[in-house]
Amino acid sequence: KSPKSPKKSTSKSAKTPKSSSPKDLTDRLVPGAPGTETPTVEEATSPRDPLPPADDQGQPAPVSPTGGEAGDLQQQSAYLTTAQGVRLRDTDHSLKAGPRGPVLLQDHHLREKIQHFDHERIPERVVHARGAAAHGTFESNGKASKLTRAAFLQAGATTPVFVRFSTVAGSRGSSDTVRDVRGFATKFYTTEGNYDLVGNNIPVFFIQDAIKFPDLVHSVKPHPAREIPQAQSAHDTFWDFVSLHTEAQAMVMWHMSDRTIPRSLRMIEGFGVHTFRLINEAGETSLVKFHWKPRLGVHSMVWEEALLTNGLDPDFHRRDLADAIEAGAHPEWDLGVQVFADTEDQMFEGIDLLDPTKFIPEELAPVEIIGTMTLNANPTNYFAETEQVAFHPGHLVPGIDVTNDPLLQGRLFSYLDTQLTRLGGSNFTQIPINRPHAPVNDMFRDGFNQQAVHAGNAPYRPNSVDGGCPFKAGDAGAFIDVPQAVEGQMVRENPASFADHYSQARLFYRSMSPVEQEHIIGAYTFELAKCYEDNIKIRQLQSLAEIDADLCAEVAAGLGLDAPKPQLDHNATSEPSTSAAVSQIGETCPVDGRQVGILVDADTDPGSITALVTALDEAGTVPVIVAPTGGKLGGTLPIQRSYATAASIEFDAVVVVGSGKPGPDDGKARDARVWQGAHTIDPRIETLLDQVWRHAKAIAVATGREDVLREAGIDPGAPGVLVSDPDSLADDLLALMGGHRVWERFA
Ligand code: HDD
Repeated sequence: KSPKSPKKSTSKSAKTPKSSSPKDLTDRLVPGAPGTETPTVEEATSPRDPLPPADDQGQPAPVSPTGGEAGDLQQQSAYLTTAQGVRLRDTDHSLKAGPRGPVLLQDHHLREKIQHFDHERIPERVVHARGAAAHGTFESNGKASKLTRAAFLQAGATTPVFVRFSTVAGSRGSSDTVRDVRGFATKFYTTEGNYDLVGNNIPVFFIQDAIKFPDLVHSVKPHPAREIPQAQSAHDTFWDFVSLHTEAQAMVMWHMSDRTIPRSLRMIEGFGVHTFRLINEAGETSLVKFHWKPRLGVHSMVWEEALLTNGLDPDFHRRDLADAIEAGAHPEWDLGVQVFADTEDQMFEGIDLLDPTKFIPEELAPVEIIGTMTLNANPTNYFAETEQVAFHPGHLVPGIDVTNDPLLQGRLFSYLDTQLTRLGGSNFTQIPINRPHAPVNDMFRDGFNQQAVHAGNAPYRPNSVDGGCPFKAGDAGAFIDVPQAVEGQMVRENPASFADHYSQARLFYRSMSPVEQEHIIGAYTFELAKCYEDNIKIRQLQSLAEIDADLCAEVAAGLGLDAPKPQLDHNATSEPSTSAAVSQIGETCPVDGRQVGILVDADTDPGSITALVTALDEAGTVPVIVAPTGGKLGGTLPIQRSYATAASIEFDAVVVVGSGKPGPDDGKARDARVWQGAHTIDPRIETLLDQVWRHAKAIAVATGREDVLREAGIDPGAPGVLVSDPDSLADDLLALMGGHRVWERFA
C-alpha cells in the first residue's frame, strides 16, 4: 500500500493542480458555448466535495421522436460532464492508488469514456460505404401536379432535403475519384412524411433482378483471400461476372465512360433508374423516370487526373462539395420526369419500362422539369448525419408508388433490413437525421435505442382505452395502394423483353463524341489488362464484338488478343439510333467554384495580377496563388500554395505569370533529386504544366513568359492556350473554362 492514504493523496493533488491549473480549466471551456459568458474559474475540488449545481444546470429538454431539432442532443452545458450529466473536474488522469499506483475499477468516468470509445464504429454500408452529404431545399414548380398528388410536388411547395452522394464499391476510407458509379440519394422531408429518391448517376443498372445483387457486389468487392483490390472494378472477379451476366453490358459501357470519374459531385446527373408510378388527385396513374440535372453541367476528369487525385487528395470530391457550399456557390439540380402512359404492357417504343438495364433516350421522351433543388448547408457532424442517414426506396409518400421492376421489388426488402445491422435496431427512424418532419403516430413500441417516451396504454387498433387514438386517415392525405390486377404462374424467369443485352450498350457508345469514345476504349483496355485470366478477357471481348466491331478491335489490340466476330444476329434486335443527350461534350456551363492556379515567382509584383484575381473572383471562380514558397507575395498578397504543395489536379485552368524558377529560399528545403537533369524552370512546375496540358485544361501565359510553357513542352500557339497581358485575359480564360476542357487539343 502507498504510505499516503488515497484520500489525502487525491485531495492534495487537487489543491496543488500542476496539470489542471485554473487557466487550463478556462481554456477547456467551449468558446461561445452557452454558459461561457460567466467564465467561472472552478477551483479544483476533491471528488468527495462536488460543486453545488449551477443556475444553468437544468433538466435536459425532453427529446421528441418526431420533428425534433437536430440540436436536441447537442452539447447542453459549458462544463464537461459524464453521460449522466455529472460535471467533471478531470478527464486526463485515471483514478489511481497513488500517482504511480494501479488504476481503480471504481473510476466510472474512465470506464464510461473507454466503453463509449470502444463502440464508436458501426458497420459501414455493405455498398455505398463512402459518401458525402449536404442539406438543402427543394422547390417545386408545380408542373407535376397534373401527374401526382404528392404535396411536395405541388406549385410553390418548398421542402427540406438531405442528399448523400457515394461511391459504390470502396470502403469508407477509400478514395473519392476511383472509377465507380456514384450514388445520389435524396431524402425529402415532406409535410406528408419522408420520401427517398435513392438513385445513381447512371440511368441503368448492372442486373435485372435483385436476387443477383449479392453476386454482383461479391464480384466487384476485393478478392476474399487478400482483400485487394480496394474500390476497383479492374480485376478478374468483376469482369468474370459481367461477361457471364451479359445483361450487365449496357451498364458496363456507362461504367467505362467518363461518367464514373466525375470532376465534381456538383456536376453529376442523378437518375431514379426504375420506372415509378405517379397517382394524381383524380386517381389517374402514369409511369415516370426521375432525372436530376445539374445546373453546372455534367463534367468529368480524365483517367490520369483521377488516378493522381486518388493519391494527392483522396477527399477531393467531398472537399470540393463542402468548400463550394461554404463559399456560397450552392450547387443546384433541376428535377425532371420522363412521362409514359400506364399501359398494360408497360413498354415504350419497344423498350420495357420494367427492365432496369434500359433507359429511354431523351430524344424519345423529353425530360420535363418539375422543380429545383439547392444544396446550401454542410452537415454539422459527419457521423450523426451523413453516416446515420438511412435511405429506402420504400419510403414513399401519397402520389408516388413503385412498379413491378424486379430489381426495385428486391430493393424494397433490402434497405429496411440493412439498417437493422447498421444502425442497431428498428428505431433508426428516431435518429435526428432520419426523423420525418411530419407528425408520427405509428404504434411501434420499445426495441433497442427507443428514444420516445410514448404516452397512453393502447398501442393497438381499434381501441377504446386511448379514446380510439390513433385514427385511420381514410382519404385524408393517406397513402393509397393503387389497385393493380395481378395474376400469373409462379415462375423463376425473365420476360422475353429483357433478353436484348447489347443494343443500348451500342446506342450509348455510338452517341459518344470521338474523344469520349477514346476514353471508353482506354478504360476497357486498362480494366481488362488488369485481369489475370485470359478466358475472362476473351469472353468480354466477345460481348464487345456484339456491341461494336471497332470498339472490340481497339480493345483487343490493346490487350494483344484477337478481336472475335459477333455471334448474334443483331438484325433480330431493335436498333435504336443515337442519343445526343448522353454525351457530356459540347455544353457551355457556369464556372462557379472552379479553381484557377496563378503561378508567380518571388519577384512577381502583386499589382500585376490584381485585376486578374478580382475578375476571377467576381466570376465566382477561386484564384489560387502559387509561389515558390508560402507567405505573402510582395509582403501583401497571401500565397495559397507553394511549389511543393501545388498540384495540377486542383486547377481547372492555370495562368503563368512568373518565371517558373524557384525562389531564393526554396532550394534549401527541397529534395535534391528534383534538380537532377537540366531544367531551366522548377521541375515541379514543369510537371504541373505538363499535366494541365495533358488533362486538356485551359492555360494562359503572360506575354513574355512563353518560354516557361515551351520548357514544359507546350506550344504557346496550341488550342486552349492564351497569350496575353494578365490584366486582360480573364474573359477569354473564363470562356475556355465554360467549355470544361479543351478537347480539340487532341483532335
Ligand atoms: Fe442500393 C445503398 C442506389 C440496387 C441494396 N443503394 C444504396 C445507396 C444508393 C443506392 C445511392 C446509398 C444510400 C445512402 O447514401 O445511404 N441501389 C441503388 C440503385 C440501385 C440499387 C440506384 C439500382 C437501380 N441496392 C440495389 C439492389 C439492392 C441494393 C438491387 C439489394 C437487393 N443499396 C442496398 C443496400 C444499401 C444500398 C444494401 C447499403 C446501405 C444501405 O442500403 O442503406 O441495402
